[in-house]
Parts: sequence; structure tokens; C-alpha cells
Amino acid sequence: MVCRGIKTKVARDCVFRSDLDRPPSYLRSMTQTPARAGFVALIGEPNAGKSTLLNRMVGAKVSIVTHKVQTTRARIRGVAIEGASQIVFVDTPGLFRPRRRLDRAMVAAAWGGASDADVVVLLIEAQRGLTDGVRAILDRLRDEPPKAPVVLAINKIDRAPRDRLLGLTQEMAEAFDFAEVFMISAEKGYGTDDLKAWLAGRMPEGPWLYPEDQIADLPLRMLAAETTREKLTLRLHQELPYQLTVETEGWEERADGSVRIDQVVYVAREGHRGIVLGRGGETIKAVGKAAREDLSEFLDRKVHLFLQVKVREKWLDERARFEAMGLDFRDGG
Ligand SMILES: Nc1nc2c(ncn2[C@@H]2O[C@H](COP(=O)(O)OP(=O)(O)O)[C@@H](O)[C@H]2O)c(=O)[nH]1
Ligand SMILES: [Mg+2]
Repeated sequence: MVCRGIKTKVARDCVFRSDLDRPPSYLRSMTQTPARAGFVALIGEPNAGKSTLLNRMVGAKVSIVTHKVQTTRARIRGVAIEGASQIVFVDTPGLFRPRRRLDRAMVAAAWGGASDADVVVLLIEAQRGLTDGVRAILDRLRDEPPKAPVVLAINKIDRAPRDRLLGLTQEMAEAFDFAEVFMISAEKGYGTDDLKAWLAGRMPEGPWLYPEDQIADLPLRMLAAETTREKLTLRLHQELPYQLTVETEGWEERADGSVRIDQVVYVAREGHRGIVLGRGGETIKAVGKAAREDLSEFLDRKVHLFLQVKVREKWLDERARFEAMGLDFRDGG
């Protein structure tokens, strides 16, 4: 979905860049450089730091981040600008060996992102290096090479000693023919400006794909649901976060400038409902408070958030649930 021509700070269905700290467009159009625009797919194992990198490149939190694997479920696009280039970063679910229908649809979405991109960035973790999971990704890249060049970003360099990085760079260069190798820390911002500048130069010449103030191609209802899912994932233990989903059912702009958001948390079992609610409802209350605070800051207005928990044994096999997540149900078949 592209929200063209809407220039308000936060339009109802799209997320816009709030404070414009870039020169106005008439200044940019006076320069000689031609406009460029394209897609960069971020791929890698779960937890490599793809969503953290996307958020850093965009300069806002548009993709949720937790320390747990498989947090990102769908393809999320974040829009960054560097000089005359508009770079659309496509965050993907991690690549791993899928078991459930949801897993298969997530992995399909990730590879789909890579096949449409102008540049593919493979993120790996510096401290873990060339794992079996990374090897499996390289095998697939060799068997079905994307049309786009593949660059390597060794992430979390803040976690690994320098001498290890040199060895790892060499090992990776021998394992695959990368167009370029970058060492970064998505969290701390080391090396990310260089990566962004390099990517900007690689974008094909052509008009921008989004209005200059749009930062994400993600409906606000989904961003709001993702925010709540992030807080649930952070609070709940073990497998439970993978067994629930959140949907925004109501979005009401109020005359006083605030917004009322109604969401449903779907869980697969009665027992899970109790855990999500917590004793005396304290878990869901804390989740709601944290999500409301984030949303309020993001939307820059007062938010009233209402959460309901519903048991839906078969939600993992329901087409509608997949569609709400932005996934293709058939991919999981
Ligand atoms: N130390 C460190 N942690 C990072 C870095 N980048 C991401 N992380 C952490 O790694 C975890 C997974 O990040 P996330 O972006 O969700 O990974 P994804 O699954 O690939 O999207 C989170 O706890 C992040 O805070 C980094 O550069 N350094
Ligand atoms: Mg992610």
C-alpha cells in the first residue's frame, strides 16, 4: 500500500516521517544528482539484528525488536533517505528450518523479499559467525541466486573481539562471493552510515517510490498490533509468544485529538488465556500500559488502548489470521 499525496504527520493508515530534518525538496531538486530509488532486502537467521538495522536506517521504530527469535512475522518496509536516494528496506522474518504452517509462510515471505530486491543484505552475528543456519542460507543463495547483488553485514561487532572479525571476514569471503562486506553494530550505529551510503549509490535511477515524508509501508493498525505483540513477547516465557497473535479490530479518532484502539489477543488454549491475563489481570494490564506508552509517543497523541484475550484453538490454521499479519496463507501449505 502506498499512501501518496498525504502530507499530514500521521495519516490514518500510513506511517510518516515526523520531524523533517532534511533540506526541503526544492533544494534537492536544484542539485544535479538524479533521483534514485529501490529495495534492499534484509535477510538472515532469526535474531541477527535485521529489525534493529531497519529501525536505525529509517530513524524510527517501525519494526518490533526483542531478544527472542522469530519476532518478525511478515515483510515490513521502512523507507530511508540518503542524498538523492530513497532506500526501501524490507525487513523479513528470519530464515530457519520451518515446521509449522506459520513458519513456512514466514520463511516464504523472507525469500520473496530477497527475490524482488535491488540489493540483498545478509546479516550475520559477529560472535556466532558461520553457523549451520548461515551455511544453509548460503547454499540456497548459490542454488537460486537472486538477481540482485548480495552484500554481507557482520552485525553486533560490539560483541566480538577485533581479531575474531578478521578471521570471520576471510571465512565468509571464501564461503560466498559477496559484492561487499560491512562490519556494523545495528544497535550502536557503528558502520551503519557507510552501509547506507553504499546502498544509496546502488539504487537504480528513477523517481522516488514513496512521498518523502513516509517512513513505513505498514498500516498503522498493524503497527499498533505489532507493538502490543512486542510487549507480550517480552513479558511471556518460552513458547507462548509464538502461539499468539494480535489484531487491531477498532480504531476510532476522537474529537479531542486522542485515539481509541481496540485489539484482540488470540491464543490457542484456555490455559494460555490465563497466563496472558496474569494474576488479577496484572500481566495484560502491564502489557497494555507499555504498548499504550509506545503508541502514544509514536502517534504523538493520547491513546486509549483496550485489549481483549480470546481463545481460538485453530488460529494457526486460519487464513484470516495470516492475512492480518500480511502473510500468504498458501505459502504455508
Ligand atoms: N549487542 C548488540 N545487540 C544487537 C545488535 N543488533 C541487534 N541486537 C539485539 O539482537 C536481538 C535481536 O534483534 P532483532 O533486530 O529483533 O533481530 P531479527 O530477528 O534479525 O530482526 C535484540 O535483542 C537486539 O537488541 C548489535 O549491533 N549489538
Ligand atoms: Mg526481526
